[in-house]
Amino acid sequence: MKLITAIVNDQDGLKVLDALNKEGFSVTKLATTGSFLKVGNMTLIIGTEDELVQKAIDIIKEKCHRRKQVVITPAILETAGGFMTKPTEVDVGGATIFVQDIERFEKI
Ligand code: 2BA
Repeated sequence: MKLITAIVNDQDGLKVLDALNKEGFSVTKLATTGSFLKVGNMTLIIGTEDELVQKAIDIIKEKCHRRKQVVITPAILETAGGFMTKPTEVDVGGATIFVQDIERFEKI
């Protein structure tokens, strides 16, 4: 048994959920927030058999697309000597996936 934790972009999240459910995976969705962009993302927790882990990851991969986004970040500009903002391009979308072994799984 494995536990997959997948952090996905809000824009892709519902498509991923539907596709996972359609293939029979049980999924719990948590509304989460990334520390860097400080915007909402979606964390999916999926308990599944070892042999189904790759299938779940393939579904997530198929539904999540990486794209560029310009964000305004605070920056200390030495010449100005104070706080200013700076446009920065970051990659968003895709998915960040952790897979962990589960020692015991029970449904009561
Ligand atoms: P955020 O922390 O809001 O990060 C959003 C995106 O901003 C990141 O995409 C990355 O492209 C960029 N980014 C993050 N930290 C940065 C930094 N210190 N300097 C420059 N750019 C930075 P992803 O890497 O795809 O991450 C998407 C979301 O997944 C993250 O949202 C965070 O909520 C989560 N995440 C990513 N890696 C994680 C990790 N190792 N542990 C826990 N959560 C993670």
